[in-house]
Amino acid sequence: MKTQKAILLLVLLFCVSGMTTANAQPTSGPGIDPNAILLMDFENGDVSGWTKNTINRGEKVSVELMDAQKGDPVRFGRYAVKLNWDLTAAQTNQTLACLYSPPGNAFVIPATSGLSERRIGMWIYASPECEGNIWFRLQQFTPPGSTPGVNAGYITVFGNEISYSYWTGWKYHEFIIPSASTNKTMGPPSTTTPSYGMFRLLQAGSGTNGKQLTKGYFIIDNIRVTSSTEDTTRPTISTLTGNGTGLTGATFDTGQINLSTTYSDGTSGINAESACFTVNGVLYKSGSTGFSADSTAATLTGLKFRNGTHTVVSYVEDKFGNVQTSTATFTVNDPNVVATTVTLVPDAEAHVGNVYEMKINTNNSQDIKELNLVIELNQYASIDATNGVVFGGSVTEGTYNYNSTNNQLTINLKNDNTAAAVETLATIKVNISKNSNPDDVIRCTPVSATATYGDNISSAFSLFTAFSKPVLVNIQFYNSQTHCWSAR
Ligand SMILES: [Ca+2]
Ligand SMILES: [Ca+2]
Repeated sequence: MKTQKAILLLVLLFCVSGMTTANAQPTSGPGIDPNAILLMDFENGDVSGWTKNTINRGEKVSVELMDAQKGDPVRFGRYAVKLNWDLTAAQTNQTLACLYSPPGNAFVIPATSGLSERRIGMWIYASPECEGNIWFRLQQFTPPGSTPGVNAGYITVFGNEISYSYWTGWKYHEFIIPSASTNKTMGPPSTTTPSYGMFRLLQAGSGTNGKQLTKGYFIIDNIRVTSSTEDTTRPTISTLTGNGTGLTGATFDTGQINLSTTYSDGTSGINAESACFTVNGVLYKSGSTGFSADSTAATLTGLKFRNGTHTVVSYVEDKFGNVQTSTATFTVNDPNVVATTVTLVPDAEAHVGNVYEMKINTNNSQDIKELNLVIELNQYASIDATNGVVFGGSVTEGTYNYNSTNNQLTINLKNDNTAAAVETLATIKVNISKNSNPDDVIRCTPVSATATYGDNISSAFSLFTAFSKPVLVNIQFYNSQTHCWSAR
């Protein structure tokens, strides 16, 4: 169950980062405050000027740059900031504090008059350990860049603080600026002290009432100040179906399943470009074969699923960037399906000084996308570096390597499963040493074998059982009656 959750989280992360690295958050449109000011998006790729501090009760803090190009979770553009908190060595039954601030000149929230309410909004990704353990508060300083305890006025106790309850994945959260302070010029402090910082992550009554002395992080992107209501509501995914049937828990007697999902958003509207599916962890989005989407629905056709259990995630964003997902697990049990097999078929006999062939055959090359094989031979065998493995006509990418130290042959191939069916995906050409004796044997042992099938499921399988072949010597005999030479 834990593994499934972790896989799902990875799938979602992949989907989110895959969809958003090229995107920016919209700055206008329905449900988007036209007067919003973007304070920080981290796109300068530099968090070296951030300061951090603690109340010195054993807390540990650090600040990191997140980079989408390295696979890190980032909501918009390439970069975001990560605030790490670590309470594992902290005191119990205390108020613990982890504090962080951007440089004092990072931004200015200008004073305004006549606005009854202003908010600071930001995209927050909370690690699972934040839930139940961290109280997320904000502070702003006036004038911006002033020094706490010296010349700074500070504004604290923002409305809508996050107190111990969290969500999974990215969410846009708004902190309401206290009404008495909406007309003040605000910004970060010059530095973070044990008492003051823009971000204040607290744990009150540490280690009591279920609160854990653990460690986790928040990732923050696109910090904005707004003065009217934004679209903070996630879209709704109404249906997720296969061949018109609700997908969750369904059992299909065919592997040919067309996926469909419908969705809507009442405020800013659906961003049709964001819609995507993941099928057993593989992303299908705009541009993928068989995928199409508009502002109300997305479909994915042409997939063939093998018998077994499969997981599909439908993902969509509204035009503000709020994310919704729907996950379904279903079963395919087609009684007519013949299981796809991959086997190693060796020549019947091995002869000294000859090439001994072993074929990698399949009963259904149209269900094979990838093979990764490792086979161990022994000292009487060798594999030529250039022509030692010959690949079948439907193989689009085939590589191999023979390690003469451990006598292991590694074969990796990618097969076009839409091409005409073939029986042989690869032929291994083993050279038998000319120095072999009649008592020698060629030994062949399976090490590992995994296949990726037409539905993108990868699994290990048994390619063959270990075998030995005696090395035969070719001796020519002269038949004096027929005047012919023959081999025995
Ligand atoms: Ca960013
Ligand atoms: Ca919405």
